[in-house]
Amino acid sequence: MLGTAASQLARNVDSSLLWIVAVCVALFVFVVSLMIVFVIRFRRSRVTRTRHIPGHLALEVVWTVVPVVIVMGMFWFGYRDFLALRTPPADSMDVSVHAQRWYWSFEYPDRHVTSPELVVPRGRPVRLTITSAPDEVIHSFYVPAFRIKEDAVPGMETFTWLNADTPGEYSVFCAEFCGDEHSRMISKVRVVEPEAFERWMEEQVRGLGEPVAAAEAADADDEELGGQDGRALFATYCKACHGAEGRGGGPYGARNLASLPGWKRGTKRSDILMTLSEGLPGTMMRPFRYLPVRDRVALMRRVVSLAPGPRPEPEPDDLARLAARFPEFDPARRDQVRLTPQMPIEAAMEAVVRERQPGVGGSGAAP
Ligand code: HEC
Ligand SMILES: [Cu+2]
Repeated sequence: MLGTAASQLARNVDSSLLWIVAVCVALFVFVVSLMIVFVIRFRRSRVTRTRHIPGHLALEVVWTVVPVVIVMGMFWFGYRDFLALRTPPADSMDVSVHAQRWYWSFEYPDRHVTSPELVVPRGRPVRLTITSAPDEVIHSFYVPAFRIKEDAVPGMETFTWLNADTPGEYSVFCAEFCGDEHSRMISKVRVVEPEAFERWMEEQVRGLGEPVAAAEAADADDEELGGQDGRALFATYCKACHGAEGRGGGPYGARNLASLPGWKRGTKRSDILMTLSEGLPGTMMRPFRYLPVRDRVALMRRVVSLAPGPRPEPEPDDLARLAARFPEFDPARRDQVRLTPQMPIEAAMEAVVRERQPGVGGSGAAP
């Protein structure tokens, strides 16, 4: 009746709600019946004068005590579930939920894995820390199947938690109107058996360690350069503004990435990594720094594949600037970053260097 409930807490919330509805229905029936009885019994053709009643102690006690008990009952169920909702068990698994216009991403901090959908093992409590960049707008993380909804407030950390007990796929919505693509800010919670979760996690971790394929690097302008990952990531994170094929035309005047003249930061591979890591200040191009280095490299490749053609080479300075600003690109400092690189850093740096335009030599002047 209330839609799938995939956790005990969700079922508790439902029973509180049903209980409150039941009380309301009972009261409604009681009041309306009395009303009908009184209308008939005390109609004017039968009764013209009523008795003077100065008070009735017993009756007054009853209609004070009974409603108090009922209302306190409602309060008790609500309070019990509210407390539970605000108290993630100490042994919860941590996942960070990032809200951005207009998608969700889920980071497993102790594994340095980021995923566009939330995968959780059945029967294990998961604490969700919800964040949104300081210059974002307010979003709201809403998963009906778990009866949880929590705002993602720019510059603030909020939280909620869930303990899924029914395997399946459940929708995640944004419940705060947040602009053009709000209605498409949808993701999934996938509840799987613990062994399947471990397998999924291992796959993610293995994927993160994969070096960038040398073959790809050699053929830097190949249409396939973006690869499966690059394409999928682009569709998830960039399509809303830049269009599926990067031709622009979306909201906020996002650039046609297939045309090289006039870029604000620049079209070198290192420029694109910089743009992906810190955004373009003053525009709606957001930072994607919480994405693993590997994903940022895959996205950079996808961008490069959109506009085949000569590109200036990254210079050693550019790479040093990138590494100075984002330690995850610096082999020597990578242990200091909370956002530990998910791809061996040497491989990431090497990829940038190796991906120089074959045949375009020399200094690589800025476009
Ligand atoms: C919320 C909308 C939005 C999203 C999502 C978005 N962009 Fe942008 N992007 C912009 C805007 C706006 C600009 C700046 C205007 C312009 O194109 O010069 C921009 C500019 C860029 C530039 C050009 C930088 C330069 O030097 O001028 C690149 C490259 C880029 N985006 C790549 C991406 C990639 C890759 C993604 C996905 C990971 C992405 N964008 C997601 C809106 C967006
Ligand atoms: Cu939103």
